[in-house]
Amino acid sequence: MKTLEKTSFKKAFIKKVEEVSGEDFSESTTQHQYQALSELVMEEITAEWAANNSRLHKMEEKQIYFFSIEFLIGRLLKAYINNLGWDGVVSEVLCELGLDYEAIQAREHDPALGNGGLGRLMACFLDSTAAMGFPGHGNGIRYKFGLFEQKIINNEQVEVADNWLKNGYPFEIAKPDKSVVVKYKGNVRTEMVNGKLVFIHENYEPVLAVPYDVPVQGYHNKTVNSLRLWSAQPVEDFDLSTFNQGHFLKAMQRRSEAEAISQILYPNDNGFEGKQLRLKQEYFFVCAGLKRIVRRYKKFNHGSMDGFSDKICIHINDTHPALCVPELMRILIDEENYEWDKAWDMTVKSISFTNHTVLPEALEKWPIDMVKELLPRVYQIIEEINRRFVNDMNWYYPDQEARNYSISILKDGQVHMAHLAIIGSHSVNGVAELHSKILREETFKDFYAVFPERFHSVTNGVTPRRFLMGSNPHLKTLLNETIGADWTRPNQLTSLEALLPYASDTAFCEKLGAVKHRNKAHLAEYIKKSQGIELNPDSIFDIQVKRIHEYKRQLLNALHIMYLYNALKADPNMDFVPKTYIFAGKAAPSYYYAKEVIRLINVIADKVNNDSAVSDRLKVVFVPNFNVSVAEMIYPAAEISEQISTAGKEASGTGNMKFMMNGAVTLGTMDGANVEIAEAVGMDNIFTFGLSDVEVANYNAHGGYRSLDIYESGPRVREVLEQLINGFFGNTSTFQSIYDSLLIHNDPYFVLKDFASYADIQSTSSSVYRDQKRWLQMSAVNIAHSGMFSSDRSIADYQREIWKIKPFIYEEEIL
Ligand code: BZD
Repeated sequence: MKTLEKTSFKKAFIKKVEEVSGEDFSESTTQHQYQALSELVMEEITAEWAANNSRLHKMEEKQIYFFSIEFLIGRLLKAYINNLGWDGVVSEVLCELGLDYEAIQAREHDPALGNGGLGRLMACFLDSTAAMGFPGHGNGIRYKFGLFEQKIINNEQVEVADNWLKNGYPFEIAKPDKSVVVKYKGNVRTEMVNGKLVFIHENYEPVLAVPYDVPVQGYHNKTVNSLRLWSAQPVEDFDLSTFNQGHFLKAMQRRSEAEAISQILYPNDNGFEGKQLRLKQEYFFVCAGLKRIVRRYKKFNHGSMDGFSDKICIHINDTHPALCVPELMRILIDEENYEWDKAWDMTVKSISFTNHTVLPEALEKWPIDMVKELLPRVYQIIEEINRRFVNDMNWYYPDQEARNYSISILKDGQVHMAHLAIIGSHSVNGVAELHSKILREETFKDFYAVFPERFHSVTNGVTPRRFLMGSNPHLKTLLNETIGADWTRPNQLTSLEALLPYASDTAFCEKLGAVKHRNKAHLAEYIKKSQGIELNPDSIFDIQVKRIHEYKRQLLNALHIMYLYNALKADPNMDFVPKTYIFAGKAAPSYYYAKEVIRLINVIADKVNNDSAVSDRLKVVFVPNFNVSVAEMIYPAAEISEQISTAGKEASGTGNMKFMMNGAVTLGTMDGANVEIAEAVGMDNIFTFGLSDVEVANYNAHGGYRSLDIYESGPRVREVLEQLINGFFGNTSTFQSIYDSLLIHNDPYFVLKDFASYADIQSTSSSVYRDQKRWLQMSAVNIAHSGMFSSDRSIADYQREIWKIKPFIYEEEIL
């Protein structure tokens, strides 16, 4: 990769702008400038990409393929520029030309091809894999419409379609010549051919899968991997035979049925909705992805699949791609003529599986009839996998019939996808220590008894290139000035520990405080511009941003704000450190309760912000349309990171890591990766509260706790609860369902049970904040210990423990 030379870049840029606009440079718009810059970047990357692809064809190294139904990649232009090492020159040239680099970047539509943590994790993993210079690729779906855009109208969430491809997307390359056919429905006929039973899938409905490749550029190195996203199209533009028979509408219907498969991303996180279209999506990218991988491997291996599992790792992100198991078996048996046992051995050796949730309602279970009808041959294979598995279990554990049935793939008329994934892969991992423990001891304990060696734990991570270096340039500069730039190198983030001695250095802490203040002012400016709300950058910025879900307990935060408001009203002279509570996050459109929580937060914000008696001390903001770009602005401005899920429910969390890296102090329960954050920073540098996962489990084992006890125990909480239904927010604004959940349905997420302890820790955090020196020291310690939460470290763990490939050794390429 060449370094960028300023004069020639300037010339090339002006020329490109004129080419894309067809006008003189002086007439160009930011849209033209964005297009031109994107094209220049793509030209640079694609040259290297071709070289990488030919290296890949030679299979010099083991290849990792991440199969995921979501890749929440965020904007790419700036990330590419930074990874190419072009950032300095590009900013300088644009500045000299009088252009606004931020405005140019903002022209890029942020691709929302994911819901939240699970999809974003994949994007971080792709970034880390390329940064560490080894081949790892994504395989997913090119949704025509990404996650809906969220507007807040009359305090409520309103969903607007996300037509992200409207103006084209400059960072993808369509490869129609690499399209493959995916077959649905029909029937399976058997025939004896040369003494062998063969299975023929006939009368199927074919759909064409067309790949679009997005380059994944490594950091300051020559690696360019691929994210392959599949788009569904009809096999023929028109179903001519149907059309010729005069069935115009039917021909059109086939077309739109095919296109429907990649039309929209399902907007649910952590909730399973058993729609046939979703199952079609799952098979779609699994089948298409495996076909291409197999084709490429055979080309390299003289037409044979032998040795496949030594060269290829198929990593499945949750159970959505679990059909990889029977599909790979189908290819090996039906198309490649392997015997069952050999095919099974190859399949299990190739596939590894990450689980992302312990919520029972999120575990995928498909009705057997639906799978059978949609994927008749795949279903036969699932049945055979299950038959052999249950036989084996009954042979090895004849006295454990009940357990053997409980872990089977097919039971209660359903296909249990997690069981299929565990049985068909050599590794199962949770995404934080606590989560992995819960998987071993509860969710999958019967599997753990049978396959203990398959269970692993890999704590999640986030890419410091996007979430620290890219989004917090002032902190990056301060860190570089203080400890040098070692920490910016791939898999070297633990070098941030060199910051520890500076945590007690007044001069450093003052600078750290200044960076935070500047970032807070920047966020305040955005909020003022977009929402008209004035924030005080000297107040504490206490932030909770994530999907809205009962278990994540945004409600606890909201009720506490009501409680503070009441207290300030009751005692206007109360000693109080000014606070700004910021929320953001989307609710699944069909999740009524979560949408009520959004409405509650917005109604509280209205009340509090418009009450001049408190609004100089307490402010509440709900930032609409939380996405990767908004996130990048919010994390650097945070002082308190709210991570307050009911203990035992959040698998890991990754927002907690992004906040920490940017110097926010976690205020949270001992849940998910918060536990590891607490271990890393020490209990003096985190605010923890609430029940432990064991306490929650104990209550649940005895039917929960009695939430009315809390209601009856004190007037302060009672007042808040009554305000939900007594017209406090205006006669039309009541929140009966929330009230009922807390008091009538016995508060299943322990919101009231943890309330007192939450209020205490909130108050403690405010007291600590008064001592700015101490606060900034905590902040510095958090940054210093954030190294282990780099996704580079996660990827290195996967390499060592699961994919068993050569460990990464950092070699300087162009730094
Ligand atoms: O995955 C999340 C977990 O809730 C987090 O605790 C964890 O940190 C991240 C990454 O491991 N899960 C999701 O984000 N899940 C989904 O978005 C999802 C999407 C579709 C269907 C089911 C779940």
